[in-house]
Amino acid sequence: MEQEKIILVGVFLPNRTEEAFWNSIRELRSLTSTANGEIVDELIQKLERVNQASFIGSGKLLELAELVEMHEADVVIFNSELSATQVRNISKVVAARVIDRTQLILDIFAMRAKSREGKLQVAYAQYKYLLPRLSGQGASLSKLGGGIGSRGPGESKLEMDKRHIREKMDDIRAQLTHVEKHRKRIINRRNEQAIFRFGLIGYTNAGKSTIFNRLTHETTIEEDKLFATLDPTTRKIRFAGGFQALITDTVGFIQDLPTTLIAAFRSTLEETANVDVLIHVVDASDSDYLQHETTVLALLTELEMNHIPILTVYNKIDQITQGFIPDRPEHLLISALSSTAPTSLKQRMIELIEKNWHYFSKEISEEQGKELAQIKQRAWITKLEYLEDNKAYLVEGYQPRKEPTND
Ligand SMILES: Nc1nc2c(ncn2[C@@H]2O[C@H](COP(=O)(O)OP(=O)(O)OP(=O)(O)O)[C@@H](O)[C@H]2O)c(=O)[nH]1
Ligand SMILES: [Mg+2]
Repeated sequence: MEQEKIILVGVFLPNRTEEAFWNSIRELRSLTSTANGEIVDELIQKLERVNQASFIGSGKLLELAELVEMHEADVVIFNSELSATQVRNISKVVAARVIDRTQLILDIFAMRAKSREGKLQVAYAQYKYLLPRLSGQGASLSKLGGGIGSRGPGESKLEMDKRHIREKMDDIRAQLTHVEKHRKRIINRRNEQAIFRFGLIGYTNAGKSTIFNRLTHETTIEEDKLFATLDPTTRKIRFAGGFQALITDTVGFIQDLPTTLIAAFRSTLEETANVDVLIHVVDASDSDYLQHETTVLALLTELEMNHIPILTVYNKIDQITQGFIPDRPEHLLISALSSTAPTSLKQRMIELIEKNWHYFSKEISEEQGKELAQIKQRAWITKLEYLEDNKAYLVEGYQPRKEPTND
């Protein structure tokens, strides 16, 4: 697809530090290129407060209109969420599609969603975003041609009236309930298995999928793009001696995540809601890593997952800059691309298993071969000794605190 020409607009407000502002612009740039847009210009305005009518000041708006004309830009992307009125007023003056950061993120999610559930969630979030903005947007909507900010439900559907959109949303909700039920059954079955579970979480582009692939020898998409992973994937991870645990790769987090998408995250992250330990991957080479960490931890609280023990993995230490200092007590420094990463991470994972599971020591007579085989797979064995006199094995290790139940 041909790249669309984009102009970015950012408003620097007093409630932000200069550094935070520029980091958010940097992030908007990468979101834009992830959506396959070509940035041709940027317009930054420093304001005491946003202009209710047009977000930026009226003089700046004219400047923007000129820039759009000069570059023949297709889309203008604002670094904040715009109201319906603002979009309408800006669109009157500017001869390009006007979208905001939320729409851009929704758009990327729409591009990335692979599973039926992911697609449904994104479509739902897009409709939800659209609904209050629908009135009076007809003119600009009819200009949509499937480019950035308009992928997903599609033009004709976007033009349905509000009642139709509400019906559509109800329909998606019903389908989602059905899909979610199915997934809950799978999750419940997993919970019954009494298998140790790790969940990878972290800011987008931190390296979660890279780590996941190195640990499981599987390939999920790992690329230098935001939100490369959208659908959660769970796989087995094998340790020495036959012991197995599960690990789940998830969608990345981002600051100022549209509220409409947090709901979608909630069910996506349900895969990780029952894990024993969260592995929080942080891109230590990003100058903004502290803000990324804070964003992830805040979202975890919002998703009611902050009670789960966390191991922070500072990744990309091959590209670290001087300003980096690890600030979480329980952490590990790695470069996921190095050949030693899986070993050191697995070592730490074992320590976490030992810390979170229950120590046991028991004798199993040599006739109970089947039980022994089962234990070897389900528990982390630290000692296995044949006791000649007792004709039995002495087994020591760690197992779940709870015995599996059937409810
Ligand atoms: N230099 C360096 N690059 C890395 C390292 N680990 C991952 N990367 C790169 O970082 C980029 C993002 O990696 P992913 O594994 O896709 O990141 P992710 O956290 O899964 O991202 P999302 O799925 O978008 O949330 C890729 O280009 C990786 O090759 C590392 O240790 N060092
Ligand atoms: Mg990923």
